[in-house]
Formats: sequence, C-alpha cells, structure tokens
Amino acid sequence: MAKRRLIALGALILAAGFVLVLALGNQSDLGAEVVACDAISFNGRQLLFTIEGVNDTVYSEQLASYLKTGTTIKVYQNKGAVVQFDSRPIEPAQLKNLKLKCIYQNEMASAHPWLISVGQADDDAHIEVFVGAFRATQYLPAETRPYFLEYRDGVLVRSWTGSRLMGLAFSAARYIDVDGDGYDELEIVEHGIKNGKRYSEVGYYRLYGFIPYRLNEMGGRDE
Ligand SMILES: [Ca+2]
Ligand SMILES: [Ca+2]
Repeated sequence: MAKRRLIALGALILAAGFVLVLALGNQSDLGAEVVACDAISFNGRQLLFTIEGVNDTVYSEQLASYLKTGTTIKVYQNKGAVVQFDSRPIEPAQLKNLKLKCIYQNEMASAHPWLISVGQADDDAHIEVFVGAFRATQYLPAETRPYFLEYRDGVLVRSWTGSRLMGLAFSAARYIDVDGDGYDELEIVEHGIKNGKRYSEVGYYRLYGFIPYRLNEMGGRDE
C-alpha cells in the first residue's frame, strides 16, 4: 500500500515537473501593459520593440482625439520561431505566445510615447526606430512629436527629434518599402491646416544625414 502511494506520489511529482518545464519553456519577459509595438527580422534575429507601462492619456488638439501613452521603450529578442505578423502595426494580442527575452529598456515617460515603428532604411546595419512622442516644446504647445531614433550596438540613440515634420501633427506611422528598392521609407499620416482648412495626407520620409526629408515633396522642418 505504502509502495503504491509512493509510486503515485512519484508520478505526481514527475507530472508537476513536466508542467513546470513546459511553463518555463514558454516563459516570456513581456510586460503586462503593451501600448504599441513593432518587430523586425534582421541578421537572423527577430527583435520586438514595445512601448510599455501605464502613463497617461493625452488629448491632441490637431487630431481631435485621445492618445494612450506609455512609460518605457523595451527591446526583446524572440527566442522562439520567427513569426510572420499579419498586421502592421502589430496588435499587442499577437505577442502572447512568443518567447521573448528583454535585452534593452529605456524609461521615456516624460516624452509620453504612444507609437513605435522599426525598419531598415539604409545600408547601415543599425535599425531605424520611429517613436511618436507627445509633449510641448519651448515655443509650441503639447502635440505629437516625431522622434527618429536608432537601435545601435544594443542601445537606442537619437538621430533627430524635432518638433514637427510638414504637418502640425501625425496620427499613424510605419516603416515600409513603398518603392520596392529594398529600403524602408517612413510612411506617416500627417495633419495640418492649409488656407484655413484642415487637411490630412500621407508623407514619406527618409533621413539624409540626420535630417528628415519628405520624399514626395522635398523639404523637412526642423524648427
Ligand atoms: Ca539602418
Ligand atoms: Ca524603399
């Protein structure tokens, strides 16, 4: 009787161990609250960039809408199989089965980040990272602000963080190879006022040196 109990106990311990191994095998560092995210496969690695943490909800006068902002930019490496995402930008719900290891994080709460997109826009191996921030500048009230960053040697560095591009605000942005030349352009939905009327239009940008230029209407703004 005691022997049978011992065998049953042994089987239970084995089963529990198996479940534990399965759970650890699927372990992901991903935080609970993902505000926005994007991924890129590069040099055989799949990297995921997220904005995480609960910050505040801000109101954009130019967009006449609210934006949910996060606190921290994080970079993960997908340790599991490379995943093809079926939407861009990626919906946070698509991340739940990935095996993600956090390899970098940067607290950016004061910039109120709400949008992130990553791409490869040149021959330089560093990954281009565009972040939609929301803050006031010295001369302008709080609004959506474009941050062109780079993920370089394992850290995020700033390339250009001006107050705005052609429009007064933007509501969406993503890196996409729109002309098929193998390099991503930044596609951005801009909003502004022309001749007293509100407009929205899609612009395509690329950095030349450190300055963004609009490809479909050359001329950046760095005020
Ligand atoms: Ca690059
Ligand atoms: Ca291109």
